[in-house]
Amino acid sequence: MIDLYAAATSNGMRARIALEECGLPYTLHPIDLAKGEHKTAAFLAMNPNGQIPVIVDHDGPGGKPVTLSQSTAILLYCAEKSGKFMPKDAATRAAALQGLMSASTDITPIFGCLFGVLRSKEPHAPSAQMFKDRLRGFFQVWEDTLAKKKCCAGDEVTVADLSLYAGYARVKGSAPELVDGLPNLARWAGEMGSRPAMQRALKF
Ligand SMILES: N[C@@H](CCC(=O)N[C@@H](CS)C(=O)NCC(=O)O)C(=O)O
Repeated sequence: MIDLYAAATSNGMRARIALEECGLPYTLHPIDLAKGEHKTAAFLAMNPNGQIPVIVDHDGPGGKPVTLSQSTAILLYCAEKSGKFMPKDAATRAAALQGLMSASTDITPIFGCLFGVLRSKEPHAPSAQMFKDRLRGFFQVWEDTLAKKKCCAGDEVTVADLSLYAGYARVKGSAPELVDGLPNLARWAGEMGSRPAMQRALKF
């Protein structure tokens, strides 16, 4: 059994999507960021950065417990543990890793920056616009990719799709203008969003 400590952010969603899609049994422990539940001594013992998500796999490698933070590390850990979502073909695997990093290290952090600016007491409009333009640019590239491919790295759903959907869902929910008007991205999102595991994962 795995314990998941998360909130309904794109990083939290990425970890929960990983567990649901990989079919790994887990217990969700919702973390209220507004109440600072991620800064308690017990939480900091799991992740000294004081950030969600965190998983504790009580049956990790060699039967020993593993505590893991970083949503993309959690996604890759779940993929490896379940043997799912990592293509066997080396070229497709490389494309999947590239897509994974686009979603996890470009889209999600820039969205975090945009959200931080918009929530600040005196939002700096040029900074907000810069982050919006960058996000739209990343989604436009995905639009072009998904015009040629069914999924992020080809015909099969990979870790790239799981990571990108976490970022997409969060942006669609709070700044839909950044993903609207991109028909191939919308087609892909419709397919990903209709997956039962995805629907379970996003219900926080
Ligand atoms: N790179 C980390 C980022 C984790 C992260 O930024 N978590 C945010 C929520 S999405 C958080 O816990 N923020 C609270 C804080 O930093 O105090 C990951 O992918 O998991």
